[in-house]
Amino acid sequence: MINVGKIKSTIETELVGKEIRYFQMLSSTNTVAKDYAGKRAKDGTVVVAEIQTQGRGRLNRPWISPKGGVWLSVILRTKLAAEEAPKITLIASVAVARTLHRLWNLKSEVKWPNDVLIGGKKICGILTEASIAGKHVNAIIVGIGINANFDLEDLPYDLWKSTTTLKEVIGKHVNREELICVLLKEFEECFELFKERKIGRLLDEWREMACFLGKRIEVKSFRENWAGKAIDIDESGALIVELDNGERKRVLSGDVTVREI
Ligand code: BT5
Repeated sequence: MINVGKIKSTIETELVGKEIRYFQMLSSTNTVAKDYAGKRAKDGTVVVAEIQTQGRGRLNRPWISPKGGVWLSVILRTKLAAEEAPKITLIASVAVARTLHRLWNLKSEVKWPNDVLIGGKKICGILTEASIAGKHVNAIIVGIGINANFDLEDLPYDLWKSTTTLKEVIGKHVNREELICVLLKEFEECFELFKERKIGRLLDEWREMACFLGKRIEVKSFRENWAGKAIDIDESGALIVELDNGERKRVLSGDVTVREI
């Protein structure tokens, strides 16, 4: 079990995680966080769960969330437009990578738009959503899922090849309270840089970890598919792909598959 008292007594943040809502089981921390956001939850409130029964990825894809993982969502009340959400996802991936490095000296890779990988395998997924009230963004919800203390056997077989967990990488259980404290601190620091319009530094850090940049990729988007070379990400978090005819495409959402290792 995650010991919330231990997190509260050791966390070093100003705002993020000062208020924690803990559940042994819920549908999705993002769904519950949205609900709290509609009920005036404080800025920086974090929803944490031991198990999610309907954990979500993008396009409502299932995020399998067994016991032992770190499944949490941060409620951000800073005034942001919904278009800023992709940038927040990039910031959160940098925060996750910094955390894994600081705690266990692990070297992460990132895959656009929302994956953190270790040794080419997904260890973390991020889902940033806007909570809308009427015509306005009421809050931004940043959902972070880290495969921590469980075995691959706890996930469906079709994920085993592409996925890893901290337990597998490090060879033992990790201290999840420590992981959450450091993650929220790193996230708060990265988000501060974003608010100070110093996102350039974070994007550079992200680019250094982006193993797919410069490689041949396929992008499956909502309506279309493209093949080409992954060139860069721009200031808004969009992926720039150079198609075979030389045209440069700015992709706002989609899934990337690397075709050249
Ligand atoms: C993501 O979506 O990677 C975002 C996942 C966000 C999860 C967090 S947990 C806390 C918060 N509450 C939520 O309900 N969600 C957030 P996407 O890029 O669409 O990837 C989804 C795909 O990842 C699935 O279709 C599976 O193929 C794969 N997948 C599912 N569970 C996984 C797991 N535990 N580890 C690795 N891959 C997984």
